[in-house]
Amino acid sequence: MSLNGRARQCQSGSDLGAPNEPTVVFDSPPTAEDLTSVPSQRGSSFLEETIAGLSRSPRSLPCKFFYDERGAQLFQKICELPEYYITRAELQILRRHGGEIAAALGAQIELIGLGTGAGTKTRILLKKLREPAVYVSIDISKEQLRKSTARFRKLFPKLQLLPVTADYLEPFDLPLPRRVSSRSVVYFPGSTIGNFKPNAATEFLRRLVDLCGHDGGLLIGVDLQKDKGVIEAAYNDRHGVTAQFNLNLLERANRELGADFDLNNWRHRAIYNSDEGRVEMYLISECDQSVYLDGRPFQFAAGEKILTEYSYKHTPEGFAAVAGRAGFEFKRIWTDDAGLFGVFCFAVASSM
Ligand code: AVI
Repeated sequence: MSLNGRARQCQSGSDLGAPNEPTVVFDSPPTAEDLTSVPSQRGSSFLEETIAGLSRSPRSLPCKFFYDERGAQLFQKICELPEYYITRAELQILRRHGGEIAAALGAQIELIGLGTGAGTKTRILLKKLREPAVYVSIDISKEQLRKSTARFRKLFPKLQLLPVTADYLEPFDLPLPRRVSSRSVVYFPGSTIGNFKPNAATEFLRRLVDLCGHDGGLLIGVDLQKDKGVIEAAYNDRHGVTAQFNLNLLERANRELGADFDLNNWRHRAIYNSDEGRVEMYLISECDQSVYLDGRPFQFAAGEKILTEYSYKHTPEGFAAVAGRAGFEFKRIWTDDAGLFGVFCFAVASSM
């Protein structure tokens, strides 16, 4: 059974003793085809999707391929950058308003964390929750799950922990919790929903309605619209970490697919398109050049761009509408002091 409900089966990560967990704050990044502007081609490979993306006009590559080992490390570094306000703002909200958030979610809930990675934010949330019954953590990284589960077992000895190794955008099985809970609440931090185009976001959220069921809830981190300068600084950081993260996509194609991208001939650029309310991240060709991939030549003109990511910034009303179309009823939003980021609380609409 899939994200649409429960199954008896569970591919759970094992709990193998206490690791040296990094202190950085890190949510697992997106991994699915629905992300960015690329049409869904479930199950197709890095090679096929790279060839397809470079063959279309305008050219694009799916952002899910950012996150190989090196890409995941670079994303971790991005989360610590002074310009990348997102992680700090979300943490501030959880620390400041955790009590209210816990009251809104209710006592003895089952929390279902999607892509919660090292679990830094989840830990803060769980500490605030009132007698949480079950925590189901779904993450693609078995290692991350193993570490966070070992840590949570010590921190929350009364909580039933059910780690599930899965890509939360693909069909996966949920374990049947032994313990009775008052309701199921999906927790989706990190503003990963911003990497979906709005219609794909609604589509994805519809699956979460099915997942948490009648009386279910959703707690979700969403980056908000704000001054263009603040946003562009966050995606064009002065230390060039985001540039390395973006360029790693081409390096990965060289490493894994035998492509011959010359990294000196490409540069990173992120712009904020305020009409669309989204960051658009590009790799730009510095000269006329050909690149070979799988024996095929790809010609790039100087200045030609490859789109690698959209990161949507929502208004509170706009995001409530996106979730509303999926069957979630808006309950509350908490923001950081500067109003940069929102943690939204929704309930499954009673008509669902
Ligand atoms: C994972 N996701 C929410 C990040 C974002 O901000 O859209 C990915 C990222 N891209 C560049 N910097 C961070």
